[in-house]
Amino acid sequence: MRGSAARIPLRSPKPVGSAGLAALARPLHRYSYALRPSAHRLLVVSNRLPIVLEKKTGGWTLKPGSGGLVNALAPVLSHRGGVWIGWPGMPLERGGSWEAVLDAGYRERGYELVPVLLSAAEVKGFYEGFANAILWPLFHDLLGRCNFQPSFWYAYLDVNEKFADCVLHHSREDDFIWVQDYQLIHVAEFLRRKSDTRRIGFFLHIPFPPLDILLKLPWRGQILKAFLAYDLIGFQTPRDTRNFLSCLQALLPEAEIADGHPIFEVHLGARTVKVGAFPIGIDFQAYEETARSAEVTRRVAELRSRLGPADLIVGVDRLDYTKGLPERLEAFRNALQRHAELREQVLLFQVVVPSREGVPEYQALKAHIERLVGEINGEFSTAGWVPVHYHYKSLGRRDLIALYRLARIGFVTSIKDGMNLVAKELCACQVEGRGVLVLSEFAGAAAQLQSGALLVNPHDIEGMADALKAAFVMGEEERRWRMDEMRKILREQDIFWWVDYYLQAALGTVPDDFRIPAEYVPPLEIEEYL
Ligand code: GDG
Repeated sequence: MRGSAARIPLRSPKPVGSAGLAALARPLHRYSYALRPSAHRLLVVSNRLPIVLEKKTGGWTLKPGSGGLVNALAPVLSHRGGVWIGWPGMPLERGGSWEAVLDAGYRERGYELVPVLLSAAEVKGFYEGFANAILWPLFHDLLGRCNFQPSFWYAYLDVNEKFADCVLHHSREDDFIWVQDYQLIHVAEFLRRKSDTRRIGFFLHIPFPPLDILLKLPWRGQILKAFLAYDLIGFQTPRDTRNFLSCLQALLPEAEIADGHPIFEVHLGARTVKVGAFPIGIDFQAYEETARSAEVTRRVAELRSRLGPADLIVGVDRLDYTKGLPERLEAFRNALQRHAELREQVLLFQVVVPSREGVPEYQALKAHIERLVGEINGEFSTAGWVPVHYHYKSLGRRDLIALYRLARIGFVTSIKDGMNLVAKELCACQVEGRGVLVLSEFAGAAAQLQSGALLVNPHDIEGMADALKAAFVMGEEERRWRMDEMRKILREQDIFWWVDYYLQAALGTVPDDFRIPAEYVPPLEIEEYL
């Protein structure tokens, strides 16, 4: 048995927090740009609208969507007014009764919802094809999962042009247009063909790949150039910013790059494009308050009494091959094999949220996960102890928060991840401050959380197993300072900080004392720590 490459950072805790912007107390009032109604009207463009439409027997109903982006931008739009443009997520015809429901939703929320309708063929070629079978795997370095069908490219261009036409139709000259994520990279380029004067920003929620990977994309030149039609390009981490700038340097040497820390400027002909890392945050205060609420406290106690005394290792993920789920299960099995003292003392509580269920690759991943769960439980279960509790469903928000609070170890093993909000939410809900976060080095969150998390390589099964053991035996004092470190950063750099920082960079000036975390680069030396 050997302790392998996984390594607990031993350097002394060093806050990497920001100053200035984050110094004041209460989120919704401490931000200068995000909530200034007199500033430019905000027009958000994302693949999906921030709502879920459902057809019931009595007609259509409208529910708020979920997820970080909706939680971040919805209050900002409600306060300032604005427009959100996106696909409603299902095939719909113009003139249907759903339109009145959407309009009423607008009045209720204080901003306008504008649907972009997509045909079944467009959803197949653009969404399932170019976005999810090309850009998603490629940008996560998973070349072998790409299907470079030429027809997907044309569908992607058509749909991006459709979005651009819709934006043009619903925007005014002085709006700030903020396009979200990889499905819509070409929107600004199409818009500029029709109106060159709009202020347009972009934020990429997923990683940006290194040069060698981007080069595999048959449309690499078009995609790279399409980014340069924006005025500000935001990435999650310094890693993604570096990858993007080195692709530019190699493929478009005529682009001049100036480092105006923390924002870079790219000069190309008459255009200046700002580029920077803007790590997305969570509504820390809301998670923390809910975690402390009487209702969640009751659920924590119920869950504890149902699960018995074993310490909980918690994993929560959308079903996706980027999340490293088989690797996580293999690491847990390895930990039970090599560290027998963990048996009956811990259990892995794994929630997998159904996603892309119609896609054969996802069905195969689900089958693989379920086979591993069966094998581990078959091999190690004893009377009164089942090592893996596997739940293939979505939890209600309060149950999720109770689980986060109860976690003794949070286990995030992404092969690659733009950020990973689960890691952040779990820390926000650790109100007792006794849990340990075991986090993939390749999740964007590693940059901000490097001083508190146990960082692991998701390809190193023994290393992850050893990190679980190290987390299990870690003394309370160390657990507390590590968790405190992470919570301090997450409290400061929350979702409102993110919106504000982005809008300041786009429309104003980022203060001199503003700092974002340094890139996390795994150390070379291998440390035996067990
Ligand atoms: C993309 C990027 C980036 C999960 N299970 C339940 C549930 N969730 C919620 C979590 C969290 C969200 O889903 C998942 O966010 P992630 O960040 O982990 O992952 P992606 O969906 O892949 O998001 C990612 C993100 O965009 C934001 O920029 O961080 O890297 O891939 O908020 O809470 N919510 C509920 N029940 C569940 O069972 N209610």
